[in-house]
Amino acid sequence: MFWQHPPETFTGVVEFIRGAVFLAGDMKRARKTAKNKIAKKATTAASKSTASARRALPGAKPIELYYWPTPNGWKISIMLEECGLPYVVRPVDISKGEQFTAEFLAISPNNRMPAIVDPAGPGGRPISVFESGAILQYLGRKTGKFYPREERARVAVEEWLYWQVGGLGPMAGQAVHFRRYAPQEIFYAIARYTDEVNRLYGVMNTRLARHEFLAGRYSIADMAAVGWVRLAERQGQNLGDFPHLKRWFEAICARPAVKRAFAIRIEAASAVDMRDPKVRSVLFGQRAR
Ligand SMILES: N[C@@H](CCC(=O)N[C@@H](CS)C(=O)NCC(=O)O)C(=O)O
Repeated sequence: MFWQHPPETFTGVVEFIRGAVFLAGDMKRARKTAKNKIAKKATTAASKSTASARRALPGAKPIELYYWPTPNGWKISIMLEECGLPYVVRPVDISKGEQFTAEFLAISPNNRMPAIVDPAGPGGRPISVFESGAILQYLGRKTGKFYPREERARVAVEEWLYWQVGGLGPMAGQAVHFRRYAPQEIFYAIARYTDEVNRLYGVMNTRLARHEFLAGRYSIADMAAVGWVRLAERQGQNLGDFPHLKRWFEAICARPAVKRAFAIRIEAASAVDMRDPKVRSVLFGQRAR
């Protein structure tokens, strides 16, 4: 496995994204250059920093994971760990605005992480993928793991995956925002999102009363949801009120791959102070650029 636990090999595989300055008129060329650079970087990283990767998977170039330790980032580190795919972590410090660099926008035009670059994409050529759900599906198709081919099983996985990316994630995100980060305490907003997340936890709890995992067997749908449930308290939820969800959560957290994914440490992320006006001006009040 490329990513080792305990994570002392971590510094050997992390490369920070360096922001690049591009003129607006050069954007198309910049995107192309950035894509080539990204593919080249992956190759370089593979040959330079990965004695352990070569030991684990001879000849494999690592997937680049553009990452910050949040529930959306964890989805992909969990999947990469579960599949045993070689990967390097490229931290995207969203508190400093690295999600807006031209290099990153070339692979993730929504200025959100996670994103990946797979040097060995379709046809053996590099491919970049943004949006956590699309990345999970891509990796599931690539490896044949945790994303069944059989149509009924696949539909179930997609139902719960889309339920997470379109429902649980955005609602839980808003609940956390209004409960912890909003400059004023807006009771209506707090109640609206906390209640909605509570309803969604109830939906999972009911489902998990009769199914071991969200789509029956452990799948990318569970990987998508678990990181959000990990932050239940911040969303105003008590897992003790949802015994089946709690059982599911504990079972997933006990998986060695999930433990390794959660153990990835990004020092800069631990130091972020959400009350810092500079951080707030980067993360909040974003408008079209
Ligand atoms: N729909 C996206 C959401 C990703 C997302 O919201 N990422 C957040 C961190 S959890 C981010 O990059 N935020 C940067 C910002 O707000 O500027 C996905 O599922 O990948």
